[in-house]
Amino acid sequence: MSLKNSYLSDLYERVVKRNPAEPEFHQAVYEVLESLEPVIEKHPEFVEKGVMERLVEPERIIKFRVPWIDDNGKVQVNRGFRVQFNSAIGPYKGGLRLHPSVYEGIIKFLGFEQVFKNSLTGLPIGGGKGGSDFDPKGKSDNEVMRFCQSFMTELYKYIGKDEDVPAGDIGVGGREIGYMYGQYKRITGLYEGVLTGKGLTYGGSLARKEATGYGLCYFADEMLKDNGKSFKGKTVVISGSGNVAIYATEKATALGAKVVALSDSNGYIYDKDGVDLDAVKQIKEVERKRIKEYLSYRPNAEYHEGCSGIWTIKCDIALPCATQNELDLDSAKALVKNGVIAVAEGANMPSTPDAVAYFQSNGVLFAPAKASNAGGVATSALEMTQNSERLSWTFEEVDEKLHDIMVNIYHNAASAAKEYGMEGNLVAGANIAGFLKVADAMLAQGNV
Ligand code: NDP
Ligand code: 2IT
Repeated sequence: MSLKNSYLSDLYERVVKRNPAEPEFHQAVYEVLESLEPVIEKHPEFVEKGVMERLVEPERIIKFRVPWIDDNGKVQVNRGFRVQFNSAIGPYKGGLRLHPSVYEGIIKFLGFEQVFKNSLTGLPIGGGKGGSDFDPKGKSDNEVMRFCQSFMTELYKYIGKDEDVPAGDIGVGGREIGYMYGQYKRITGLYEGVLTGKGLTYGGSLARKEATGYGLCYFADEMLKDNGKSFKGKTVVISGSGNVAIYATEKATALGAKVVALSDSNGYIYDKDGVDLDAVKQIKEVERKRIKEYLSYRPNAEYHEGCSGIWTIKCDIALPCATQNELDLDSAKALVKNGVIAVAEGANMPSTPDAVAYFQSNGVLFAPAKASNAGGVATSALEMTQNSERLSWTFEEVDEKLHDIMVNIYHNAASAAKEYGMEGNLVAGANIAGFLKVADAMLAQGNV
């Protein structure tokens, strides 16, 4: 890979050298730098003042041991991370991921993406991300609680309602946020909005749980409308069956589409009559079981082992909502061959760079994650606002604000792309629009 602009190309090489063996981070940085080529030509001050160098270097990386005792009384040790990437426009904000694949490079890529995403929301939040290589699968509730308490016993030193506000991501939902919140409160004695995605009885916001999936559909809907299309009557394939996938299914269905497939890391289900979402919620949210169980609710549905086969199902709209690099070039080719008209990313960086290029060069409407999945963090910021004013808004109020935010993000990304001569390229538009606000704030605040 090489960038046309020699300054950016050198900068990228330095990032690779300085962060060895972190391919996901390199991938995320490359995409942003590529989009910013026309921007730094127009604004040489960003180079002169070192904005670009600062942008690719996290302000702080915290890395710590997380010891906890399993149900057999044995000490287990995991590794915890928090990457505080950029605080130019607000306190660090971003989720915590619990998954065995977590290492510093994953958290850095996610933290980097979060900087631009949070800027796009229009709300005052900087970028950060954290997590651990702890695997919640197969752990008892008590084990999860002991892990979360140990994790927070170290993390609490570095976070606060005006400093750094974590939330959920893969493997972290309401249960984990509750355990972490309880431990934070116990150690610090502070009842403050230090985490978002909290339960509704202790400071959570209505519609936060639904926000990422709903927001994804609001964004996709606006993109479709702007191109004379809609969700109505469309067949949709969604990967994953976690928080984002479930609420994307709910909203896509409400908008008149039929969702025919969902997956987890073992395999995918295909239900030609449309997915029974109550069954999925029962399996995933209540019983924490595998998607394969779906067949016991709907015996006429199909189950297939492996995750990538889901992209061979014929559909009009694809919403990858599981994890990074889950949709590669072969999958993109299969989708295009089957006539896909739009792809909107719910997960972070789910499409590989060659898959994105393939969609774009084949006329598929493509919504990049940092724009289309920003509804979760945007609603987290709304939760922070409600916590600060010690009030809670109604579901409708939050949902309406979320809708407006997603529509705005779409139009901001679309117009930034147009302004810089790349009309229709929402990848470039989102990167540019997200960058400009952060870069401007960095310039104004001096060389910090
Ligand atoms: P959940 O933990 O609720 O669900 C994750 C889903 O993705 C599960 O179905 C899981 O399957 C699947 N999955 C995870 N890792 C892999 C893998 N390596 N290969 C295949 N499938 C995998 O997480 P969320 O729904 O919250 O997050 C999904 C994506 O959305 C992530 O990329 C996250 O960063 C992103 N996101 C989440 C936001 C939020 O508010 N929660 C906001 C914005 C983005 P299994 O159970 O088998 O692991
Ligand atoms: O990737 C993401 O934007 C999230 N996991 C949500 C972060 C948040 O702070 O709500």
